[in-house]
Amino acid sequence: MTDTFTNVLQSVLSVSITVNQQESTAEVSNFVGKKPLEHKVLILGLDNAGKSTLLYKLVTDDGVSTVPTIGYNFEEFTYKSIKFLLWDIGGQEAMRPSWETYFDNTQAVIFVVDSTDLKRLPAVKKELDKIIVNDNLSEATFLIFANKQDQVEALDPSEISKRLGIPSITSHHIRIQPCSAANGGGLEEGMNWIFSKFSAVK
Ligand SMILES: Nc1nc2c(ncn2[C@@H]2O[C@H](COP(=O)(O)OP(=O)(O)OP(=O)(O)O)[C@@H](O)[C@H]2O)c(=O)[nH]1
Ligand SMILES: [Mg+2]
Repeated sequence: MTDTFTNVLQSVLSVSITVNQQESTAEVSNFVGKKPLEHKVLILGLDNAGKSTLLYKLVTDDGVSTVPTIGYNFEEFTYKSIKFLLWDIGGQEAMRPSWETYFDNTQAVIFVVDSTDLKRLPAVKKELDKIIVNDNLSEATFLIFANKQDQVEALDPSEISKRLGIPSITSHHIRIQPCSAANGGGLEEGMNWIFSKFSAVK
């Protein structure tokens, strides 16, 4: 992430709330029936994909050491005139059935993939295929972050895209973005793309 972008993010950071607790329904009630000024964004993906690392890199630009998320982490920040409500949900297998309790009123899904974990790409595809057909996400924009690109063994994003079947997904706005949550590379491009989609529906 460039310094400028980080500075902008930090200068407009309005409220930051961190929650890491047991399962809860992630209801955000103030979208119903009116033009959203806040955008609910879910950060999903398998355990160890780098979701929490990405969340805190984005919001604070700090490299944090994470522990596996039990439940969720929540952060909000305002970028330009748009407030992002970011829900980072634990990705361990036992928690995945609970993901859909968070889907209501979601405008975007940031789906994080560990680009070095080739063995689990079929499991990644299975989860992506499941959530993308969920009625509560029918209007959501999907940003796939091919994370951990700082690692030499990381798979090329175009190959990840192919293995996840992304080119054949026509039902949603969807884009794959290579990134490293560890050093921030690619995060700006990804967030700007989501921002452009939100701006387009204003
Ligand atoms: N090299 C490298 N390591 C990363 C990157 N992103 C995350 N990691 C590491 O991957 C591990 C898992 O990161 P988390 O952010 O906790 O993963 P998570 O997706 O939140 O996992 P759950 O909470 O269990 O669902 C940690 O050791 C991170 O330091 C990255 O871009 N590059
Ligand atoms: Mg986590």
